[in-house]
Amino acid sequence: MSELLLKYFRDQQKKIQSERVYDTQCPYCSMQCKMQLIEQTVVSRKQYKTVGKDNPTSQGRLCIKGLNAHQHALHRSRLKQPLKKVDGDFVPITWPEALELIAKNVNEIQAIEGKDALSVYGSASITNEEAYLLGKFARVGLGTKYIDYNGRLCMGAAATGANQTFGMDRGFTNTIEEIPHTRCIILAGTNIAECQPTIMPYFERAKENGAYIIAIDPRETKTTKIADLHLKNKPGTDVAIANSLLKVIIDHGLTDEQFLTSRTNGFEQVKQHLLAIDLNQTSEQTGVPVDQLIQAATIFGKEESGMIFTARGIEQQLDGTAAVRSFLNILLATGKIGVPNSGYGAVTGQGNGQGAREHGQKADQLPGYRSIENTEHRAYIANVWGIPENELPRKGVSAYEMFEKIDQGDITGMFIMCSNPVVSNPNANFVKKALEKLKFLVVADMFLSDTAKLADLVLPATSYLEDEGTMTNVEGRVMLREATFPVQGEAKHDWQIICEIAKAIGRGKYFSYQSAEEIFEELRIASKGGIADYHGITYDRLRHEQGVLWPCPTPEHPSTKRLFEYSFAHPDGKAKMVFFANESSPPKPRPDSDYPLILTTGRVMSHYLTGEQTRKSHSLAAQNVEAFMEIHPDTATRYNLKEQALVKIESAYGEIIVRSKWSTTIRKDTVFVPFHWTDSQNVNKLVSNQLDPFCRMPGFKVSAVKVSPVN
Ligand SMILES: Nc1nc2c(c(=O)[nH]1)N[C@H]1C(S)=C(S)[C@@H](COP(=O)(O)OP(=O)(O)OC[C@H]3O[C@@H](n4cnc5c(=O)[nH]c(N)nc54)[C@H](O)[C@@H]3O)O[C@H]1N2
Ligand SMILES: Nc1nc2c(c(=O)[nH]1)N[C@H]1C(S)=C(S)[C@@H](COP(=O)(O)OP(=O)(O)OC[C@H]3O[C@@H](n4cnc5c(=O)[nH]c(N)nc54)[C@H](O)[C@@H]3O)O[C@H]1N2
Ligand code: SF4
Ligand SMILES: [Mo]
Repeated sequence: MSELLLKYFRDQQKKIQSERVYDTQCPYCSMQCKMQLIEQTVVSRKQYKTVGKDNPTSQGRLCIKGLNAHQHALHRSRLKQPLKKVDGDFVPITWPEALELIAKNVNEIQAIEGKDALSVYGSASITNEEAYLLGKFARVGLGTKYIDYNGRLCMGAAATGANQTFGMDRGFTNTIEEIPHTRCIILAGTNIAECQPTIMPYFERAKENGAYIIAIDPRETKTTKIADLHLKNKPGTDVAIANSLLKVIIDHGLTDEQFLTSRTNGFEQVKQHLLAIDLNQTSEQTGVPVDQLIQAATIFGKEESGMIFTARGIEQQLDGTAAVRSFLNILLATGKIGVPNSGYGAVTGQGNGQGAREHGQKADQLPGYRSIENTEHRAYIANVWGIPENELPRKGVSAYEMFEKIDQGDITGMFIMCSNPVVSNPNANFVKKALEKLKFLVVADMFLSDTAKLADLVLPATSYLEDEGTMTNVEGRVMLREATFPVQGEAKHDWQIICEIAKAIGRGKYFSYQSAEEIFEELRIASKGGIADYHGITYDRLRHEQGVLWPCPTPEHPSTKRLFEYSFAHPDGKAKMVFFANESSPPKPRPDSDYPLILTTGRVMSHYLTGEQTRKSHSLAAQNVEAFMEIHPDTATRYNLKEQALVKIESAYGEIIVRSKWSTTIRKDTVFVPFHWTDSQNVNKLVSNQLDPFCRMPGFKVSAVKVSPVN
C-alpha cells in the first residue's frame, strides 16, 4: 500500500469517533448468511455498512441484497407506533389503546360469529419461535381453525412432494458441502444465481471437479449459463420432462434394481406407465428436442453420483406436487439418494422457509411436523400447551382459500403477521376485495405495506437487526440469529406482539414468555418425538456449533447431516414412487386465440418478494426501478411492441401495465414478469385462482395472456 493511501486510511480512522458492531443474519433468502452491521459515528453522524461473517453455509459471503439490507431496516418510513384507521386515515395510538381495540373486536366477533370467524395469516420470514407461537396463538389464543401462511405459496409443493415420497420434508437431504463432489446435477426450475447467490461457489466447484450440469428453465438465466445442457421447456411441462427422463433411464437399463427392490414401493406401476410414453410426443409437448432428453437422462443415469434440485419453476404449478414427485422418481430409480454426494434439494425460499413450515403455521399442522388430525399428535401437543385435547381446533384451509372464506362471509376478522398478501397472492384483485370486506383486519409489519394500508390497525414490528431467534436455513440447519440493535420507537418483536394480544384477550397465562429462548425451550419439548425434532438443540449448542441440522432428538445427538441412509420415513421404511400423467389435473391455463401467450413469473437479483423491503433500499431500487416484461423480439414485433415501451398485459383475471424488455433468451411463446411491484404493475392480478389439488399451491408459473402496446 502506498504511503499516501495509508495516510488516507489513518486520517479516515481518526475521524471515526466510535464504532459498534451488531451480529445478525440477512433478512432475505434461505441461505441466511451471517453478517454484521457496523455502525460508525463520524463527526457526530452515524454511518452504516454490512459485512459478511464466516459460517458453514455461506462461508462469509454476501450478495447485493444482504450488503444493502440495512438500508430498509434503517429507513425513515419504518413504523414506530401502532396506527389506527380513522375515517380512512391512519392516526398513531398507544399500545394499550391498540390492544384494547383488538380485545373489543375479538370479543364482538367471537360472541356473534363464533371462534372460527377469526383467522391468522403467518409467514416464513419470522423466527422459529414466532412461527411456533403464532400457531399456538391461533389454536389456544383465538381457538380458531383458520391459520395458514405465505410459505404455502412457496414451499407447499416441495413439502407435500417430499412428505408423500419420503415420509418427511427437509429441503436438502444432504449438507451443502457435498455439492462440489457430485458428478451430475439437475437444476429444475431454479435460478440459484439470482435467488441464492452465495450458494453458487458450491456449484462452481462441482463444475471444476467435472460435474455435468443440466438446467431446465424456459428462459436463459445466470443459472442456466453454468449448465452444460439447458432444456428450454415450455412452462408447465415439467412432469412430462421428468417422466421422459425416467423412461430413457429405464430403456437404457440404467436403473438401480437392488435399491428399487429393497428401498422403494411402486416402481412397477411407474414403469408400466412410462413404457407407453412416446418421446416424440413429449418433445412436441415440452418443446425440448428428443436428443436433449436422451442426453440428459443417460448422463444422469450413468454417473456414479447425482443430485436433483427443484425450486418454484416446477413447483408453483397446478401440478407442482406431481412435478416434484416425478423428479424424485428419477433419484429413487437410480439409487441416488441416502448415499454420499447424491440426493435431493428443494431450494428453500424465504429466510425461515424451512423452520416456519415445521412448527404449526400450516392449516393442518402441529409443532414438530405433527398432524392436527392425528389423535396421538393432538393429545401430545394439547398436553404441552396445557389445554384439553378437545379444545384444539381441527384443520383449516390454505392461504388463498382463507380469502375465499372471507368472500363467503365465514371469516370476518384476520391477523396478518409479516406478509403482504394483496401483492403476493394469485388473483390479486379478488384478494384485495376480500380483505376490504373484513370487519377487522390487523397487520403487524415494519412498513405500511399495500396490505397494511387496508388494515383497521397496524402494529409496528422489529427487524432482523433487533429481533433475536432461530432460523432454519436451506440445509435444514437451525441457526441462532443474535440481534441486539436498539429497537426503534415503540416497535415490538413479533413474539412480544403475539404475547401482548393473547394477554389482552384473556389468554395471557398460555403466553407469558420473557425471551425468545424461553419460547424455544417450549418448542424443543413440543417438537420432541415429532419428525422435525429439535429437542436436542439449545441456544448454547447453536452458539458453539454454528448451527445444528435436524432431526436432533437428544442433547448428545450430533446433528443429522445426511437423510435416508438406512431407511425412509414412512412406517415401512420405503420410499413411495407413483406415476403422474404428463397432463395432470387440474388443467393449466392454455394459450388460445384470446390469450395467445404463456406468462410466467419470478424474481430478479436485486429485489425480494413483494418488494416492500428492497424497494426502500436505494442501492437495490436503483438496479431495477420498475417491473418489466421479458419478451422475445420476434414475438414483440408480432404484437407491435417496441423495446422499452409500455405494454398492457391482460388475462381472464385482470390487467397490468409494465415496460417491455426484449430478450432473445426467452422462448417465443412465453413472456416473463417479476412480481416485486404493486398496483398497476402487480403481476398477480393476472394469475388464476386455481390450486394444486394436493398442496393447494397456486399456478404462479403459467397464465394465458394477451399483450398490446399502450399508446
Ligand atoms: N433475488 C431474490 N432472491 C430470492 C427471492 C427474491 O424475491 N429475490 N425470493 C426467495 C424466495 S421466497 C424464493 S421461493 C426463492 C425462489 O427461487 P426460484 O424458484 O429459483 O425463483 P423464480 O424466479 O421464482 O423461479 C425460478 C426459475 O423458474 C423458471 N420457470 C418459470 N416457469 C417454469 C416452468 O414452467 N418450468 C421450469 N422448469 N422453470 C420455470 C423461471 O424462468 C426462473 O428462472 O428465491 C428466494 N431468493
Ligand atoms: N406471481 C408470483 N407470485 C408469488 C411468487 C411468484 O414466484 N410469482 N412467489 C411466492 C412466494 S415463493 C412467496 S415466499 C410469497 C411471499 O409473499 P409475501 O409474504 O407477501 O412477501 P413479502 O414481501 O416477504 O412480505 C413480507 C411483509 O412483511 C414485512 N416484514 C418483513 N420482515 C418482517 C418481520 O420481521 N416482522 C413483521 N411483522 N413484518 C415483516 C415486510 O415489510 C412485508 O410487507 O409470494 C408468492 N407470490
Ligand atoms: S439474500 Fe440470501 S444470499 Fe444474499 S446475502 Fe441475503 S441470505 Fe445471503
Ligand atoms: Mo418463497
